[in-house]
Amino acid sequence: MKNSSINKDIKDTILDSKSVCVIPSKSDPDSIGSALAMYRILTSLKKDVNIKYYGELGDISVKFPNRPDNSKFNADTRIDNSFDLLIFLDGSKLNRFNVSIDELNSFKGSTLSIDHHEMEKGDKGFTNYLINDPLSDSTCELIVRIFYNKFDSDWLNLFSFDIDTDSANDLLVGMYSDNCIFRYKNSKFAFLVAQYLIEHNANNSMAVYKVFQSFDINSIDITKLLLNNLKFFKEEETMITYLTLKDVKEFDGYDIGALSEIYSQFITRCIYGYKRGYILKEIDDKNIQISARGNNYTNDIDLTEILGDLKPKYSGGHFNAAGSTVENVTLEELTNLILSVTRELMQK
Ligand SMILES: [Mn+2]
Repeated sequence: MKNSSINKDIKDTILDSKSVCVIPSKSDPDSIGSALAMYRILTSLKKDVNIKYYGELGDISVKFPNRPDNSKFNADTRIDNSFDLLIFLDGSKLNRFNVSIDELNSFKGSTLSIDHHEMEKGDKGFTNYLINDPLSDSTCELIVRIFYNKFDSDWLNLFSFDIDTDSANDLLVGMYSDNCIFRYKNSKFAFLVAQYLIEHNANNSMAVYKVFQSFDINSIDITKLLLNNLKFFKEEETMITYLTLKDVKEFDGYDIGALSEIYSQFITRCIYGYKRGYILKEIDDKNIQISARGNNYTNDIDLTEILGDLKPKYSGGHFNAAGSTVENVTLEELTNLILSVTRELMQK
């Protein structure tokens, strides 16, 4: 990626575009924070910009109060040739986005992806242009390095726009959400980027509060259930908890997925002597969803390996964070399956 002609192509593609659709991946704060900053940069360049977000707005509206109105920030935005550039944020695979392969194939303009997820060797992604740095904490960090900053002398420093306060705030919220306020993963730029954002009027205390110190009552009730059901398996260095279909129905309409992030960061990753934590969730009569998190410092087995051995319907993730959906098993059977696969892999 140090190829300067590719850099120039990306730069020209952005500058030459007139109508851009910014597409964040599933509504997590890192993707929304970077999308909002991208929206403001492109709007300041006098481009017509739309954000096609994915999923529910509930949690997002608290974290990102200063968004464009619904005509520009809309889940139903159609991907068609009225746009000349699509910018995908924070996802290495098309299925992380609310865009079909047919929509993408019939699109005639340019496509750019900016992302920090690990990609398989040889995978060139699904866009014309790809800026991928798996060593980065977050896509928000990449946005700062690509569009605003001067401290990064390598390929990521394509532009040096002035940053506004709203973008500084939104990018800090997104970054903290992914790196768990420096607990989880820190690239060599993470602290510099945070410092840059705070120096440009991002409210650090507010970002911390929005990401990890503000809960609603539902989330506390779900946490109680998860803690009550939490079991420790010492030999496998594994913790497993679950929600039954009855529990899930009781919280109907509430985004339990968003809670699992907080839960997994603060509980399953923090108990000394245990390396892996699982939340099992019955989503209907047939399917159980698994959310897996590893302890960052002592993990020895790739979670995607464990989940892959369960023969799931859907699966994906990283070494330390992975998810899956398994069919036709009970909670008890799945618990035993996870433990036996783990024991096998531990012996390798
Ligand atoms: Mn991210």
